[in-house]
Amino acid sequence: MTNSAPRVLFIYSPSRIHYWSSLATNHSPLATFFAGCRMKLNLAEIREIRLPLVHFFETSFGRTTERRIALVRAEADGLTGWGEVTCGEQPFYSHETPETAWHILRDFLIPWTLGREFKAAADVAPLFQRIRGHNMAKAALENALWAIEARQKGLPLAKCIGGTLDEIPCGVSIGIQNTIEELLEKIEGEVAAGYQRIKVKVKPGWDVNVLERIRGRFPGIVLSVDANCAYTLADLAHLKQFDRFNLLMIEQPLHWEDLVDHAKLQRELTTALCLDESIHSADDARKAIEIGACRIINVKLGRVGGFTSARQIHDVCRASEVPVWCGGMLESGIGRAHNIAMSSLPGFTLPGDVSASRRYWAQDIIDPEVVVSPRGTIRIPQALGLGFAPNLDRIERITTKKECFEASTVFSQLSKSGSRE
Ligand code: OSB
Ligand code: MG
Repeated sequence: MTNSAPRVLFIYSPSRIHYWSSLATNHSPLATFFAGCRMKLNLAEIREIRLPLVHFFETSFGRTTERRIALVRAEADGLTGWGEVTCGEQPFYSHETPETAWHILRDFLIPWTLGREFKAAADVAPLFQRIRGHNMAKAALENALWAIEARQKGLPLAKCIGGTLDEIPCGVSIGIQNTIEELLEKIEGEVAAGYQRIKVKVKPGWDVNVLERIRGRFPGIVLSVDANCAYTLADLAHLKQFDRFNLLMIEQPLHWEDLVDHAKLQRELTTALCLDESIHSADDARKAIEIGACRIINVKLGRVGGFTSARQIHDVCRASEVPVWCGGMLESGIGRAHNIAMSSLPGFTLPGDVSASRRYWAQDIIDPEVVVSPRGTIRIPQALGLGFAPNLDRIERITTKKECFEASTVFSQLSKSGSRE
């Protein structure tokens, strides 16, 4: 089935251009699955762009200075949608990299959807579930289809996914710096810019000592920490000291696959735990809430596999009155636009890591760039679809490779006449 979709394929890289086409008949159950539906994907393109960060970003697993980002462009019924693969360059935050996402998109997700018709973007989610993991690859394509669906329905993306807020509260995530003084300066700048919550990255050796200094200088700010799995239960006595700092939450202190130890830790702490890496689905969220592994959940569109899964997690959390907020992955404007739409769902009551383009990029790849008000909010765009226009010239200029898949003309003629079945 993986190579069942007829396609014309271009690979572009600055030094080489390849072109070939293939055509195969398709008798898979997927064709039946999509029969009689409404959205037809006739083109999908994967590309990689390079974007230098204006300032390095360091977590407990390393420092990033430049992003390599895979973007997906999809076309259906004359409408275009964009999606972003939000993984890091190395498999440190999750197992995914731009290369694994490219493979999963090219060899599975695109062949499974190209040239086929379906009712709505959400219909690809159960299809993609057959692949275990690779949620960021799945999200890139599914979210591109959501942008198309929003356009088809004449709605802003936020409305299309069920968003109700007009404006969202914003926080910032500040990485580990070279010195505590530099961190304090950064916090000062972000507080002055109006951000409603400051999150700092922590790891053993850069935690209690840093929090003492932050609270000494900024006693009243809304403050949280993110450990990106840097601790174990053996650090319990040390982690208990975090309770002194009146933190909004401690994000993902323990292992990326763990729920049980987080539940043990939560029972020992007064500060709320928030899970990020451990939550990939609504089922994970249900289990985490059931055993008391956290009191707050961070939702990242890529980590959970796209808008369909994100909405399910949102609903589970809302039913249990567990607040959620939108996490960030140093996204370009495309992923940022999706994050803004997701943050308009009513359960997103805490400030997210969704901040202004200029904190990351000298020039973003969308127009207008994402701006944050002096009150630390972003207005939900009212424009149809994504709500921001991808800057095609700029994207093309920073593209390092590109592959394009088209449902062939022959294929669509066969499809129209019904002889494909
Ligand atoms: O854990 O939230 C995280 C960035 C890369 C990988 C993981 C995380 C982060 C952030 C950045 O905290 C949030 C942002 O995009 O500003
Ligand atoms: Mg996190």
